[in-house]
Amino acid sequence: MSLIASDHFRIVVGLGKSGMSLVRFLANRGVSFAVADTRENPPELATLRRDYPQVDVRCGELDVEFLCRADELYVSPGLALATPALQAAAARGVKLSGDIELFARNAKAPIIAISGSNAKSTVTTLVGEMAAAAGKRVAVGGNLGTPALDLLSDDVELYVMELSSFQLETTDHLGAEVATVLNISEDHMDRYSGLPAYHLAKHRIFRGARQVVFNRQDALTRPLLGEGMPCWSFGLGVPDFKGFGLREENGEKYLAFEFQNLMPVRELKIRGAHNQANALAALALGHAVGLPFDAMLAALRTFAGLEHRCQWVRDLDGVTWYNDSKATNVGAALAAIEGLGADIEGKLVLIAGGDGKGADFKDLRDPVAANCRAVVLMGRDRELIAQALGDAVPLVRVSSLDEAVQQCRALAHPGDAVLLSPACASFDMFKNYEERGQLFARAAEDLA
Ligand code: LK2
Repeated sequence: MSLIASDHFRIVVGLGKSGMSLVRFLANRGVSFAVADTRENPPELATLRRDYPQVDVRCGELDVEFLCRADELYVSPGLALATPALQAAAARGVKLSGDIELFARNAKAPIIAISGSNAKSTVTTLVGEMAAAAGKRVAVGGNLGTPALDLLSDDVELYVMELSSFQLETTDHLGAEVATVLNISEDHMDRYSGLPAYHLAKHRIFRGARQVVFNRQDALTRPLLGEGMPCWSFGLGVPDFKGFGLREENGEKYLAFEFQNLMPVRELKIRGAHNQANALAALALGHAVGLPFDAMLAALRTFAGLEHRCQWVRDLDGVTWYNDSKATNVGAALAAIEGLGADIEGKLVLIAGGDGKGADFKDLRDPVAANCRAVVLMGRDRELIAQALGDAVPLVRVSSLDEAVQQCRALAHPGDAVLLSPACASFDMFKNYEERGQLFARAAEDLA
């Protein structure tokens, strides 16, 4: 029996990267479907018209009557389920679903599922490298890199999936072998009524999971569990049974499991306490699916971090430039400010601002006061950040990233670091955080 009934009609709502993966998946299986997008010119429109010219595409404002022709809508993570046209269709009996639900129904190998407000790409990538080092045929993707449905293959032995809260909202039953929410801090307050609603969406990752991993230092990551659910933990403290943590022996700090030291922390290439927590989370997830420690530790020794994640760009006149464009919320920027701030001789010159997504920036104030020489503010919500920072440090307002880079050059002293860690999404000025990071790196590299 086919996993999708062929007499049904589906609509893919949102034609971005994951929308296009849905189109390929449905077309390959002979399912009849159409496509809708709120935008007049969605990113993958040309690809769709070229590869699937027969598919019916409706662009612009969503038409409820059209949506109601479908049994099921596969909704893009970029479109709120609260959108009135989607809610109207749902009220008339149309099921709202997404690419991850379809992926979960069709995946034949165990899934490691990773969510959280921050570090999910780092941990996902690390677990993927660990599995590859252990000789597993592993597929890595989801919210990062390759869309979930494009990973499906009978050859895959293990899926390592990064999942966002938006993807989880349209997923009823993931059935992961092991699932985790790495941490929870405020994000996407333009899409959720508050932290509880965001928390609820993230915790859908535990539906049908056979094992879980939680963060001992963040109570919001603990699932409500049934009796007997195998449960592993990570955190920077000394670990106990089924726990990963840090131990000290003869003045040397070690990554540790239960009562056993695994590897000195100084052998990690990625720096900062938050990255030690990331390494421990990856070990816990890998251990849960039976990856051997020697392979996992080998992967930890070589991993140098992700692009746009506190990435070294250049040294110029005693100042080091870092691209942390991936910091699209306050929690991520705090990790960078505190982590890098503790590591450098001088002070940070921070570039922040963009689309704040309804965030409260007050938590930035004290760490910025302690670690920054000045803050260069740009983007739509720069005044909200300025208000939250008050007179903690000198503030410089700019209207472009190039101008920000010029200002940073003038403000930084030898021994300082310039850090792009915006605490905001980039959509007000850029295509996405990748483009923002690339333009920053280029502007910094062009400084003579
Ligand atoms: O929120 S998102 O998952 N990611 C952004 C964030 O974390 O803030 C990344 C920000 C950046 O600067 O790159 C997200 C937001 C909007 C999206 C999306 C994911 C819009 C989208 C797809 C995915 O397409 C809109 C289509 C609507 C039909």
